[in-house]
Amino acid sequence: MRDDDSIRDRRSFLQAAGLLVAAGVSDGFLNPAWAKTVALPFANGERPLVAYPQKRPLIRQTTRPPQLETPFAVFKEGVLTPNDAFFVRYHLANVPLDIDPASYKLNVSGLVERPLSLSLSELRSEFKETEIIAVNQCSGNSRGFVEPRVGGGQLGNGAMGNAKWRGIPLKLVLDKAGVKAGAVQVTFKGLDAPLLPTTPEFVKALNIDHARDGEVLLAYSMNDADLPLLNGFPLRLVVPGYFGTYWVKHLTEINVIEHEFQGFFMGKGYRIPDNDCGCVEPGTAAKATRPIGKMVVRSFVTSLEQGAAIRVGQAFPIHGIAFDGGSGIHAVDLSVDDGQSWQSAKLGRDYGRYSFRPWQFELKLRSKGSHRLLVRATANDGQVQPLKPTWNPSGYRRNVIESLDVVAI
Ligand SMILES: Nc1nc2c(c(=O)[nH]1)N[C@H]1C(S)=C(S)[C@@H](COP(=O)(O)O)O[C@H]1N2
Ligand SMILES: [Mo]
Repeated sequence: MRDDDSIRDRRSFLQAAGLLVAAGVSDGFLNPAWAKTVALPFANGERPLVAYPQKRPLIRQTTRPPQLETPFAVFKEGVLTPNDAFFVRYHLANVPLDIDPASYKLNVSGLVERPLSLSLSELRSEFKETEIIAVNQCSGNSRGFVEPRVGGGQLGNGAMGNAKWRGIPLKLVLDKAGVKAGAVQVTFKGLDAPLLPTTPEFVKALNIDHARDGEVLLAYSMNDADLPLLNGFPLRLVVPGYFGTYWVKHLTEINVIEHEFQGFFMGKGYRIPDNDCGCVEPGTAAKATRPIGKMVVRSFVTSLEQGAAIRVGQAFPIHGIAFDGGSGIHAVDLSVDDGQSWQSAKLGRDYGRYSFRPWQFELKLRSKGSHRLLVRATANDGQVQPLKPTWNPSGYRRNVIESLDVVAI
């Protein structure tokens, strides 16, 4: 990192951190009576819209820790989600506010020949950087729609975003450290620490082969800017195709281990039923579970809101996005007869197999009145969105075919 970069980083970071403190993030963000609210379309869906530092007003899910959801209308602005609109998810109440990028260190230890302690400038200058466009989606995105309802953040569809991430392949750093024979997993820890000693730390793990696949990134840049404070400044893990839970923010400790890591957020949390659908009969528990992994295929209309009115008999252009866990999007189809027949949408530019894939469709409704529009994506690996939602106790991986009611006038 050049000096002027680090000065700029430090200044913008301190400003953001100061604003977070001023805003009362550490003792409960106030919710003045004049604050705008939005209603997510399920019971008890009312949420305030609150602007945090470096963020435009976002849907506030929780205060401590801050959890902010992207208003869905943002996804029609473009295929990349702007940094100031990108969702925010934390597990531990104290967001790290005293990060000094000049003294920040990424430590690599455990089963390696040469433990490393890298500054940000060493990381940037000693390794070859690379870039990838990839979707970061929370495992619990859309949980608020799950029926029967389950505990956890009652999210709409905005706990996802697509960004251009730039950084250093994790593989290069692991190679420099020299992974020893017998390595099984690599663990990742950020600077956020629990308030109470009984609260588990947020530590995630990847299998050694995954960690060395060349695609997992140590990212310092998002959409050509420094990572926003709340999205992991100054460094985060980017795990293309995998749910956001692995994308550890404020990454500071990498540990190579010779066993399968069983810390709370791998051994207990973020697990799904260990079967093909990752699902069970509603209301039941799974006999066996496994850590959640790759994202499943989804698609959304972004250009229309529920209840939108369009002219009968005329072709009306509609737009949307689709994505999966990295096989790429093969097709997007729409139906206006409850899934009896489907028509193909036209896929837009391909920004890479981990990105949102834009699509467009000319919708023509032949009779006046209300119509239900269904949108279904098929991935290159053959996965298709299900017509009926699957269920699991944590409300993870929702990917049912979305529907939108439109009125032909
Ligand atoms: N340090 C740290 N990293 C973290 C988390 C966290 O609580 N602490 N939450 C994870 C989860 S569950 C998600 S969905 C993503 C969200 O990334 P974002 O906040 O940048 O949108 O961050 C991941 N990385
Ligand atoms: Mo998440």
